[in-house]
Amino acid sequence: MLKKIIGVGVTAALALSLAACGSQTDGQATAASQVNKTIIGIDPGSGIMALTDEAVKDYGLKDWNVVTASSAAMTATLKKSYDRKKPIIVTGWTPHWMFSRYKLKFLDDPKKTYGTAEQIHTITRTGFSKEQPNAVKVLSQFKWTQDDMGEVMIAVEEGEKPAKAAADYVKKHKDQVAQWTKGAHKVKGDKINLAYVAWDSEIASTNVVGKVLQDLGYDVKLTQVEAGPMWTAVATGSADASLSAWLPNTHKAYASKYKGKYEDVGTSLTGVKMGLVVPQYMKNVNSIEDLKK
Ligand code: PBE
Repeated sequence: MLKKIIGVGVTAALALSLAACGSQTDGQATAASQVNKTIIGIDPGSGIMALTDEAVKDYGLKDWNVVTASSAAMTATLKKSYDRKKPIIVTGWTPHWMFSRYKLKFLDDPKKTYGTAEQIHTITRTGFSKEQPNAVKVLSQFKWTQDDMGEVMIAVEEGEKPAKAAADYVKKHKDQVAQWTKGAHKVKGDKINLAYVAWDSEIASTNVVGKVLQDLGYDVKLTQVEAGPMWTAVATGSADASLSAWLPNTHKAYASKYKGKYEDVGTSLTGVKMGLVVPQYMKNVNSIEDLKK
């Protein structure tokens, strides 16, 4: 490409390069310069941040800056840019309400840094299945779809309190709740402590399962922590269970660190996805590889 341009003389080369820039619908610049080589991330302990650091290496994104924030700060920044049609790159995942609220796209990940098949798993401390098989029955039978989770997530995003959104869901989906609780009996105030991280997806699942267990008579405590402490809590036994384990890729570092110190009792959601996400109006970028331009 460069050689060809040299061959056609300065004026023509200029015209050519201007034409090339002009063909990028949203401005003259590359995606890299439009976003100032910045990716808006979330909480530092999340798997997606570790994977984004790997992506920066795998794709040779030298000088790029991955901003540490929180799930809520990331969506606030996304909203600000989206409302003004400004370029932005965020770390994103499905299920998430942002895909129904905004027109977004995942950047292709040809090197598969963000993994392929991923699921949300339910983990418990070791020994919990023996002590409380009734609770673990419910935890392992809890399975839903991205649309189901979306119902709760969107209600929360629209301002509903998570506990209320979860209670509404449980009321509306009696058949599903009957499947989750099949073979489980009522208890009288048995204690269960569920650790979760303040990711929109996990706020939804943890509140729903918490409500189902409460209706069975459990004394349920929901403990919000960061990702690292969530895994530590389950591994050391200070929490009984968590619905926030993304495996096999997202939380691979935690899973291997605590191997043998937790039990994987089931998969609640399959086909989840993670990666770098941009608004669809950013026409000049479709793959993480395009960020090198
Ligand atoms: N997430 C949502 C988490 C798992 C759930 C993708 C932000 C993470 O990256 O660890």
